[in-house]
Amino acid sequence: MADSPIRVAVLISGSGTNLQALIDAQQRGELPVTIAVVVSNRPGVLGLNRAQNAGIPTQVIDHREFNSRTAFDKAMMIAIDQYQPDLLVLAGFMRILTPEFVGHYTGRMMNIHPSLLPNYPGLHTHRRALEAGDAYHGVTVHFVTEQLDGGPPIVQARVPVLPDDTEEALAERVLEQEHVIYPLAVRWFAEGRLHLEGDRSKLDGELLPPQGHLIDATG
Ligand code: NHR
Ligand code: GAR
Repeated sequence: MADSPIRVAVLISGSGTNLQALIDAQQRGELPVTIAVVVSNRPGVLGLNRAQNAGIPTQVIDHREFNSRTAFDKAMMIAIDQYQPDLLVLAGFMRILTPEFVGHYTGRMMNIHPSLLPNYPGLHTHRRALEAGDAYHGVTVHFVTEQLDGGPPIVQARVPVLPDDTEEALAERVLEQEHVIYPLAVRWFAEGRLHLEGDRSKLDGELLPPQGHLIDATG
């Protein structure tokens, strides 16, 4: 008998292709989790349809209905905790979270950020990599801490920047790798192999390198 699968809450703001990658991996039997709820801060987004099509409960907590980040985060915590998640997965979630929220889920919340952290925390990462003339770009899964996009990396995938790249083409090349590394990181956590220890990530009892486990997709 396998252990009972861990319960995951996925937070989204938009199209939810990373959510779909997790749903697909779960349905293929490659991800021992129950996706207990999908929470969106934006009503009407495609990610909510993806959840509904997979029979996953959804909650919309519209940040525009709250007077402060603290009030919004409090409402999210109340909604999320009804589902008793073991892990929170930020998948294209676009609201900065308060220290109170982060503290409540320390060591059990991860994010996927479309850059090779510590490069380009924050927004518009593909544009910034192109403008800098970088040869490589990529994506990082990391544990969430109070420091925006500054928590310990878990896994990073590197992709080439091509000569005539546009922001859209580069984003698409990165997104393809996102759909590989996010299910992998969630799987490690679900298998009890991945932990946050202080300010580092540990896999199978070993500290991971500062940039996490590296996957090279540069050919
Ligand atoms: N919260 C904390 N405390 N720490 C992190 O590491 C977080 C976080 C919340 C979200 C995702 C992050 C990303 O991967 C994330 C990591 C939103 C913004 C932002 O500026 C920046 C980084 C990330 C997500 N959001 C604007 C805000 O005022 C709103 C932008 C919008 O709605 O389009 O919150 O990139
Ligand atoms: C992904 O590229 C993700 O890394 C990025 O938004 C996209 C969401 O796609 N996340 C952020 O920029 C967080 N600020 P998805 O909704 O299709 O998964």
